[in-house]
Amino acid sequence: MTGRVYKSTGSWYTVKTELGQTYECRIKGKFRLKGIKSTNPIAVGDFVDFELDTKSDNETGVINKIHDRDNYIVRKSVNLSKQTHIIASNIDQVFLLVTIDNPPTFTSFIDRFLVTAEAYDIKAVLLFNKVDTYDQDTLNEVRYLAHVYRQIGYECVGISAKTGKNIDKVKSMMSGKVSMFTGHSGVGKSTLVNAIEPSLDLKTKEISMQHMQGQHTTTFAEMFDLSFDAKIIDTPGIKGFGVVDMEREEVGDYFPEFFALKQDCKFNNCLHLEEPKCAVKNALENDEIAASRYRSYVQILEGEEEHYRTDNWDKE
Ligand SMILES: Nc1nc2c(ncn2[C@@H]2O[C@H](COP(=O)(O)OP(=O)(O)OP(=O)(O)O)[C@@H](O)[C@H]2O)c(=O)[nH]1
Ligand SMILES: [Mg+2]
Ligand SMILES: [Zn+2]
Repeated sequence: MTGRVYKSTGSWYTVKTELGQTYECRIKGKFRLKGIKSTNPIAVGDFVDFELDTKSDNETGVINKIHDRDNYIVRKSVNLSKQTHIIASNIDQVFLLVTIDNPPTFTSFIDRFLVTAEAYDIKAVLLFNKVDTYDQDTLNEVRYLAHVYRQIGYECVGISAKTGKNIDKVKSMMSGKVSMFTGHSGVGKSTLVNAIEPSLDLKTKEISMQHMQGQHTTTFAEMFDLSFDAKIIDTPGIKGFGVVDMEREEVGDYFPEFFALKQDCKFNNCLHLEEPKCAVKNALENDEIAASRYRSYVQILEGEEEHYRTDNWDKE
């Protein structure tokens, strides 16, 4: 039988067939995929072949094959092993939920996420959530960031999962597609899923006033079929997108506004650092490129890790 992985909790995988039956499955053998050293061999979104376990109850199965992935998105674990973890596969688009405060989302995090999405060729959308809580200054910050990212070509929507603002817009963007929600713990991923499909009634949590950060309410990725021909993958809060397996020369290509200028740099292998006659640095000086974007770029090149918050994925 063939099915799709909807949930994985360590050694068991919930697999749903085209007819809509679900089976709890284990894996048999090793699934080492070319070029990926991941901590999880099978991820939510994967298509797999499995056999029913006739010896037991015919209710559980054994996965014996994984189909080639169209794409996948990974994160790097924060522990020393720096192993990669596949968050989800075969997705059409990723929505990054951003909150300005409560908890804060920094541009360095947004930019690492966007680089990851570009590298894996997955459409990325920024959702600025909790606009119902923002004062004028914070709203101006949202407007500024939305302007910066729209200019580069990313869709940006200000939303409130609580009041329902612009939720219809998000729904129409999701129609007919497999979407993934990601972002720090506490930004409102599960609340947004609930706003879109109230019957799911996912667990959400108050964010700790003491630490001003999320509590890791969602503990594993899970895919849901929605009532309007769409699938959504809710994921645990993420601390950082380590930029995986990328050459220094490649990083600039995943900043679309840098890539567009590259041909005007004097050197065709320009890293946009200290080289003379660099079109990117020129644009930066003329305020045509956001300083925060350039800062993020340099940080990635220097291999600086973001280090704040714990990451629920690493508790697995
Ligand atoms: N005021 C307001 N609160 C919101 C909004 N969206 C989410 N929240 C609140 O933010 C808190 C965290 O929401 P969750 O949906 O649990 O966050 P999450 O991103 O799923 O967090 P993890 O599962 O830990 O990754 C909850 O108390 C929500 O009620 C919003 O648009 N406005
Ligand atoms: Mg959640
Ligand atoms: Zn350059």
